[in-house]
Amino acid sequence: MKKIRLMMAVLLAAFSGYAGETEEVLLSMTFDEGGQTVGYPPSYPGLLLAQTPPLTAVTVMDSSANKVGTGNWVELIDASDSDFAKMEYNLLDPVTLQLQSQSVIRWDFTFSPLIVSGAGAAIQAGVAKANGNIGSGAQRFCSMRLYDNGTIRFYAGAASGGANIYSMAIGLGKAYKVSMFLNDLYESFPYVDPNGVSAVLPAKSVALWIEDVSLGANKSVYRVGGLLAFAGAAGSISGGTNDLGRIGFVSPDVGPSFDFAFDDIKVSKLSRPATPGTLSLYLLGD
Ligand SMILES: [Ca+2]
Ligand SMILES: [Ca+2]
Repeated sequence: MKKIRLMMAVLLAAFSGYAGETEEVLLSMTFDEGGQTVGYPPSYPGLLLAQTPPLTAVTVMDSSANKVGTGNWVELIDASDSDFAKMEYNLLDPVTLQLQSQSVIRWDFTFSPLIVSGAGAAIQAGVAKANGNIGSGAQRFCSMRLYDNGTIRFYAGAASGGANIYSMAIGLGKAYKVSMFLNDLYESFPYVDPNGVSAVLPAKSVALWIEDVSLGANKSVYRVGGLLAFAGAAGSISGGTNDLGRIGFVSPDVGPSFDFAFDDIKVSKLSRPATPGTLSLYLLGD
């Protein structure tokens, strides 16, 4: 008699609840790191600068006049009608210092307008591919435009630098903390917003936050809080994935004058946590 043995076993089916994305810091510039010298441009392997002092300059400043963070900060000025200044960072592998690009990132920075003059062009605080040109509307995925006249706009969309989807006034000498979340995937991505609340980035989209900030005594704080702009439509980031490789700031090669303070520039890679669950099925027979 033939004996048949069938044994089925579900050995493990363990699932845990969603615990939020994980963050890996790819870039952190407080301008207090080693290698930064007050009165000189900042230093970092992935940094690309353009400046021609004194009309255009990117300069590490000491803590005595820091309105936007702690310790040193950086001042970007552009008083030229024909030249520009830029401070852009390629994202690098922390070990090999080779270029790296990501599909989902969070970009944080603080800024403050130090002069407010006439209406005109704007500094682009934008995101592009590695070695892309943030000054080119066709190459950046989105940007916050920092105008010299006390306003900002947020542009997102695929064509020519996108469409203006948000505008607000900014105050002279006041400080703002910005968080941009970018999703270059063809699928939505859950993330935890700056208030600690679960949120979702649709496929190919960007979310912009300007948070409450508390910078201590004698420092101006502008209270906004909450989600200011959200580009939920597909196409905010152009085709392909893994294309987020550069962030930075660039002023225009026209006038009028700009003078902005920046500090605490940070880029983090966002990843879904590994799913700690497996399902195994065994069939044994003879
Ligand atoms: Ca600092
Ligand atoms: Ca200029």
